[in-house]
Amino acid sequence: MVVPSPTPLSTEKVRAVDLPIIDLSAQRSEVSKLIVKACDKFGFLKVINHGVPNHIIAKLEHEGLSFFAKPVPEKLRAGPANPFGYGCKTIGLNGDMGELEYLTLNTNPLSIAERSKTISDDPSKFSSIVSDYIEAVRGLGCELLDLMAEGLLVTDTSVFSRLIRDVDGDSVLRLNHYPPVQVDCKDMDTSHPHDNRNKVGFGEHSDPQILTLLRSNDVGGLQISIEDGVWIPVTPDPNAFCVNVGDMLQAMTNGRFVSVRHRALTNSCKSRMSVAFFGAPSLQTRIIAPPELVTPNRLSLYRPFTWAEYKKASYSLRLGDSRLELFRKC
Ligand code: GA4
Repeated sequence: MVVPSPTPLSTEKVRAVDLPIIDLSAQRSEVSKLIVKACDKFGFLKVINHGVPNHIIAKLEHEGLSFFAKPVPEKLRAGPANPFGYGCKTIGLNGDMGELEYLTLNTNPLSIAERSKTISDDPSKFSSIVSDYIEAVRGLGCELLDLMAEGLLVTDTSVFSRLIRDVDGDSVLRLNHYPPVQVDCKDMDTSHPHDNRNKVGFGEHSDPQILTLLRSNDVGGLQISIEDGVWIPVTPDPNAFCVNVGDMLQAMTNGRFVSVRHRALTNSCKSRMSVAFFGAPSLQTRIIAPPELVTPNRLSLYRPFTWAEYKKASYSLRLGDSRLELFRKC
């Protein structure tokens, strides 16, 4: 078993940079350029005026909080997470651990309906709330992917979005709950008391899918790593969705957009809940960059592969491993 490190995070550099905040109600051609710029520079951005209705978000958050507030034996009825269902502290299948509990759901409607029976006392209400959220957020994801294709001057502007719109798509919804974790004073570097109060809740990794859309309550914790060893905290903003490029979009943009590594820290006194939608293609989808993104100056970086192959590789590795490297052309 892998024991999470006591995380004396004091030697790591933390730099404050604000991610670009993109207003989706602005002029389309401007928005698409800004999105591409943000993906080029950070692989992460925030979107506001995103069109996902507040009541849909609020209902899902309420369901999430009610679930996590249940007694442990009841929550365990929805587990173990293999990979779907309730999980506590264990991440993936190869011994990674974190300071969190979570629910992962396959976004297929039949699977949601089945899983809801072990999650809620009112399964049909729970599954309709989850389905409404998935539909709205998937719509936002498709819109963002179309804007990216437009900004990248790719002729087939739905080349990315149709992958996550597919009825056989393999998208995942994940609710993460990070209870407050007090860090022992003996673990703290008292010369920098504010730098290292927080333990790692979900360790450093990149997201395997195409695009991730994340919302959290107003408790911070997300950090991204643009440069090795430098962590940038993302300011929490309940009005925004935080969007990041996944490994599949890195491959489909032939390495132009980077699937940036990120992690979540716990807070020492407040609990954090985040909801992430990971937009993924169907298992048999072949991941190939559109012709406009493969040029004599930017030769094809990755060999063609299917999402099923990539997913299998992801689950056979550890959370922090770089999986896309395995699919690079020599
Ligand atoms: C990271 C992104 C999503 O949370 C997730 C995670 C998945 C899991 O927790 O089951 C993985 C992880 C994530 C990446 C590598 C593999 C798979 C744990 C792990 C060690 C649901 C996903 O799709 O990939």
